[in-house]
Amino acid sequence: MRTTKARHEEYFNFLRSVSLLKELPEEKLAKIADCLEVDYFNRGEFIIREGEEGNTFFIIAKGEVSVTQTTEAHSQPKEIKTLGVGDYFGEKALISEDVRSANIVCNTNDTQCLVVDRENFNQMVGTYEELQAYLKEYVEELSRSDVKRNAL
Ligand code: WNU
Repeated sequence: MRTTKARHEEYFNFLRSVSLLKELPEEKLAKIADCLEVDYFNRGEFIIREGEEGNTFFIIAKGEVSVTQTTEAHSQPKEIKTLGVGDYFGEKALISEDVRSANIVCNTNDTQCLVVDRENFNQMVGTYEELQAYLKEYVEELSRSDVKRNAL
């Protein structure tokens, strides 16, 4: 049997390896590990759909996903990039208080994402100005690249 403590340690150790979170103190990471949910996806499943409302932030613990987006030029969403273990997504809707701005499609079976809800995300990010500034900057950059590729 895998105990609650073992699971907590597993998430904690994984979070410690995520570059975005490397500046956070251990007690903060421990809190995040406490309030995580894990979601499982298979190849082809949509984790996020553009245009939908979203209240969650994801960190990939296993597997790979594609970021795709609808642009003026194509009727089908176009792949922008792929993300793998230790990468994260879903911060933009939370930070810019907007709907989801791209699709996240699962590429591999048995993909595992750690899911942080808005309240815990705000707690995680809000108390660390550097992290907040970093993500805000990044989100603005994403908006600029969306404009460049004529995203809808
Ligand atoms: C992009 N344009 C848009 C990515 C992940 C994290 C960071 C890039 Cl800090 P959301 C859809 C999500 C969005 C982002 C992710 O897709 N995304 C992008 C782009 O060029 N979104 N609009 N590249 S991967 C990525 C930077 O996380 O957040 O909540 O849902 O809008």
